[in-house]
Amino acid sequence: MQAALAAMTAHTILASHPTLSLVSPFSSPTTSTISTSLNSSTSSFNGLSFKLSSQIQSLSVSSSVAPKPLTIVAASKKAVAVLKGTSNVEGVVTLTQEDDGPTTVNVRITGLTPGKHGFHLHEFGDTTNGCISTGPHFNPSSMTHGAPEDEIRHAGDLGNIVANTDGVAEATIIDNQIPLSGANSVVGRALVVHELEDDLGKGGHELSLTTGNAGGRLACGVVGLTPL
Ligand SMILES: [Cu+2]
Ligand SMILES: [Zn+2]
Repeated sequence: MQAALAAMTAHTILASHPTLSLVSPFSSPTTSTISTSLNSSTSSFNGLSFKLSSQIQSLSVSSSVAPKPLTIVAASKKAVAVLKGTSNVEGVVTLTQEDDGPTTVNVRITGLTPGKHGFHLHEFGDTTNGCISTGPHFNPSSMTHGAPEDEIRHAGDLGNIVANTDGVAEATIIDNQIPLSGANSVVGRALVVHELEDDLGKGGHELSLTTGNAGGRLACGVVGLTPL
């Protein structure tokens, strides 16, 4: 539980890239430690290249060691979901992630009633029975439903999107719990937009802590990889 909580990070809308928090695990390495580790295992450091490069940038100002030629593997990933349903609600959602950073979700959905609509990443990329077969909210840490900024939340809890008077909802969501690779990858799962507002776990309804009482599933789409 503690580990799971420690792994949780804040969900933000339009936040700046959290470079500083990624650097913190390397708060006090010496220059020699870093250059040694890079020399000895450059080829196996792909997964950490982002963090190390950030640290080296900050160290290079005060260091007399010549910069090492680094091969930074740009591990950018991009995915897309095309949302369809039984009504005229439809949309396209793109997800992009740089290295192990947060995922940026760009949403444009049309055909909605004006106002808030729950928007979630559901567990399965299965639409054989429409959006119902996408299962519950993606929840790898066995939490209860919450707001995207809550510590206690499903990974798939992306809150609400808001449709304007034309029924169009556009949003940019930046979130740390929906990566495009790794153990908790959301590729192959599904995005769902709901009929009603998600109460973010705080509505006191019997469904608040599982679904946010967001009502029916208007449209959904499987998250699949796409070229950058
Ligand atoms: Cu949902
Ligand atoms: Zn949820």
